[in-house]
Amino acid sequence: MEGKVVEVQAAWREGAHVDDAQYRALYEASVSDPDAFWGEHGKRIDWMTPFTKVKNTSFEPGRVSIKWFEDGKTNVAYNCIDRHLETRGDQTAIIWEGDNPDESKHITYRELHAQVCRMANVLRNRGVSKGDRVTLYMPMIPEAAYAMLACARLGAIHAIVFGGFSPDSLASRIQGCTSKVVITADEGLRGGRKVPLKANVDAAIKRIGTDLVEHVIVVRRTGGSVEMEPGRDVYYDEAAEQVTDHCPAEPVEAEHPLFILYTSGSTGQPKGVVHTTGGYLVYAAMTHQYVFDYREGDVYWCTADVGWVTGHSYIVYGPLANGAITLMFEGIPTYPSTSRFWEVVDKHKVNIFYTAPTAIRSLMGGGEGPVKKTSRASLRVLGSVGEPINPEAWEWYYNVVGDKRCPIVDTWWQTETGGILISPLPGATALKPGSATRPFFGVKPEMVDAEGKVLQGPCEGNLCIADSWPGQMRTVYGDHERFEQTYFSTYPGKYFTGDGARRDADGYYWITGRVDDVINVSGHRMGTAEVESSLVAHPKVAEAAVVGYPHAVKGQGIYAYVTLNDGEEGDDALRKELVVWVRKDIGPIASPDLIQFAPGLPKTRSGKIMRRILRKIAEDDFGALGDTSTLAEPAVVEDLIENRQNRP
Ligand code: 6R9
Repeated sequence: MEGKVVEVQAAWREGAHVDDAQYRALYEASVSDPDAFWGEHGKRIDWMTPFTKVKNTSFEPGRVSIKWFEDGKTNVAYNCIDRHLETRGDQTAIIWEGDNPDESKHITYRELHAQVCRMANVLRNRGVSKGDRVTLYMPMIPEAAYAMLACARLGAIHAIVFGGFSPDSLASRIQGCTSKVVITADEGLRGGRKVPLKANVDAAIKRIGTDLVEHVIVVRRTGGSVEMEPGRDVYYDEAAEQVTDHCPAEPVEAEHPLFILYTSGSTGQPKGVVHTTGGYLVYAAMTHQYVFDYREGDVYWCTADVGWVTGHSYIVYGPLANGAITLMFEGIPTYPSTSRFWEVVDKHKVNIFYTAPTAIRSLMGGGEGPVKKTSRASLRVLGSVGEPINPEAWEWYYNVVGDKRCPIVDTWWQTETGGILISPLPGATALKPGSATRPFFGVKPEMVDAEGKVLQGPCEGNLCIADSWPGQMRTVYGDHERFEQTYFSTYPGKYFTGDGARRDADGYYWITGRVDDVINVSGHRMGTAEVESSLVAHPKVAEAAVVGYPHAVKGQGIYAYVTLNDGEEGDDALRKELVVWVRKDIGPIASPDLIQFAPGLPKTRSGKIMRRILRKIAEDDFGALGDTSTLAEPAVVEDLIENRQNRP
């Protein structure tokens, strides 16, 4: 094999779900006869009405349509809870670890059932039924999972908004899917600091007006005092006292929407990604089992927030569908100390640990000490997600955290894909640091060049997926045309991921990052257009262009070129003001790291901003600007280089 290879250790193979030969055989079967393969694996969940049709999908331009198991009926909450009650009612479903290390609890499947039924009844009493949208703006507490599953139980569609988003971002998402009900908490708690969730909901509703949101359900987390609007707002514990813990799970069609999750793209406002019931759950559960080599009794911990897709598929739905023990963590990696992750691993005897490269890189800075003072002997599999993991971070994760004992599954996927598409399998795949390696069952990656020509063998290009898999998003909420346009028009007949990649001689994939105007900051997706439109809304700003640049901890940082209105002075005070402005408008994850005041932006004669040049200057790599012959005013570039902000 080519390049550095970490071979599968004998211990990884022992008891694993698949070895290399089995992977190859299953993969071959899955792509040669998807109907037979998924017809079989579709039975891993329980169906109230069994399906007779398996795959009915088309990527054809103008007629994109994705349906799996379409004549079956099931219920996601039933599959994640009820069907386990007989065999594992007293087993832990969720281990909750609070922000404060003295706070944790275990919730059994039976307790989960009672809690979810209660929450579902509270929602039902407020008029929520099948197909209604419910917005969740929650901290990482068990009630977030109860609320997701309660919606699923009723056939309602949840739309989670990450707790770090601003009131304005929350407002536009509530409006985007017209939610009449919002579930939140008084305050969140992260790293010892309080997050004013309820106050943010109030501000969002103020912005929307009073005619949309009818009910706000407030979980008491900190007990902090919040304003309660009579008739609209209710404390969850008080509402829950009024209802029973019995609530039937509503059978819904396989293609009934389960959730909407807003995500950033290269243009315009965030899109509401729609995932449905049957195919999504089959895919989330199956990938969770095989990619993490999940075994009966394992304690599994994914450090994501439920506000992101990773939290949906790999904290809640995949693990619970498999009857797993899933750990939910309220806090942050550095509180009360930088040993926290590893202390939690020891405290709860975590076997499988799944986190993001940005967390690894930030902990690497503190050296081995905080890791080595913990045991971590329970760990068996390590996972990575959210952005490319650089080989240095991979080696540290493997050597220092895993003591060279644990395989790293570098899992490549997207909000749109619902579950993991490219990843090693612990007992099967020889690892290469920095490579997501090989496709999961049923996934057909295809590399194309800029003209759309399909590339063979080792190559570098744009990553597409040639055919549908059950976990794929079905549409953009309320805008199917945008769905087709965004994902199926660049390379007609294929799903275009927006990522660039390299495929090596062993058929391994190396994701190189986004090739569109999406940047990845600490594993969080941000559209440059969103940050730009926030900046130009500032009264002193005439024009803005935003690009990503390499950042040692965040992966990418946000670099903003800002042209001010005539007569305005660009100084550090205004830089600060603009950062505060964007944080308030979108949320802290969108804060520009560097702002360069630019008298002009490099444009073509037809007026298009030449982002390629802006990226190079932001990377401090202006020796290689490429073709600048189409620039309208070459002098603009001289000034940009002269005043660049990213100097070593
Ligand atoms: C699950 C999630 C998706 C984008 C994706 C890609 C990047 C995610 C990666 C990775 C390299 C990995 N990405 N995992 N890049 N290696 N293992 O992160 O979803 O928030 O929608 O982001 O993240 O660029 O296109 P999402």
